[in-house]
Amino acid sequence: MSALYFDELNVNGKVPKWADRDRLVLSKGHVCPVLYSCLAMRNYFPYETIYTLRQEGSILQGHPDMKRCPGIDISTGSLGQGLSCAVGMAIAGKRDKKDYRVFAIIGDGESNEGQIWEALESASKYQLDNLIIILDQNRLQNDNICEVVMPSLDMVKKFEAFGMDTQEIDGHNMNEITTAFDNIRNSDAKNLMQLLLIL
Ligand SMILES: Cc1ncc(C[n+]2csc(CCOP(=O)(O)OP(=O)(O)O)c2C)c(N)n1
Ligand SMILES: [Mg+2]
Repeated sequence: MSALYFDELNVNGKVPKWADRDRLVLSKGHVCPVLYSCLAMRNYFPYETIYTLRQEGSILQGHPDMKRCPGIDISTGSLGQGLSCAVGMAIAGKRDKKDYRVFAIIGDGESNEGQIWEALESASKYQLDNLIIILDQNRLQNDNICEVVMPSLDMVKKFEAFGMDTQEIDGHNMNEITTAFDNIRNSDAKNLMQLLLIL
């Protein structure tokens, strides 16, 4: 999130709805405190608002609410749905001949949802080279480790089957993260791009 909000995303906290902004879809919406921190630091709202997290009436609810909080491109929390929204945004970007990119952050547990794979089918059909998917492969989900709940097999092969370029990196190494984003920006691949983060 630091690499995105302080290096990669073309956004302006003072003009949250700027039409040409890059879009960020936090599909695994339960991790929104990290998103709120980034938005506060990028001046979407006063920093002190952070202390109202999850309070009644706060713009910073337990899941991101696009109607309350500036900088939230889509409300998320029901796992599996965010990627479909990101696909829609990417299709709209192409239709409107915009240069913005759409970044979608999804979880490995979330990827047990069939809707993830339906979204990828659409992304493949529409050749969305403006869509970047970041898979947080931390091998954990709510009730147990992912392997026990539902083994996801080889995620790289699965995403590549939908025509995606993939990179597998150490998500705790900032150098690897920024290099991966550089690679995506400098790629002339005409198909999709996906960035795989691992522990
Ligand atoms: C459709 C749906 N089912 C169940 C939940 C409850 N839930 C919240 S977080 C979570 C685990 C998600 O795992 P993962 O995507 O790996 O995210 P991580 O826990 O690693 O951040 C679940 C099942 C939900 N938010 N949405
Ligand atoms: Mg996980």
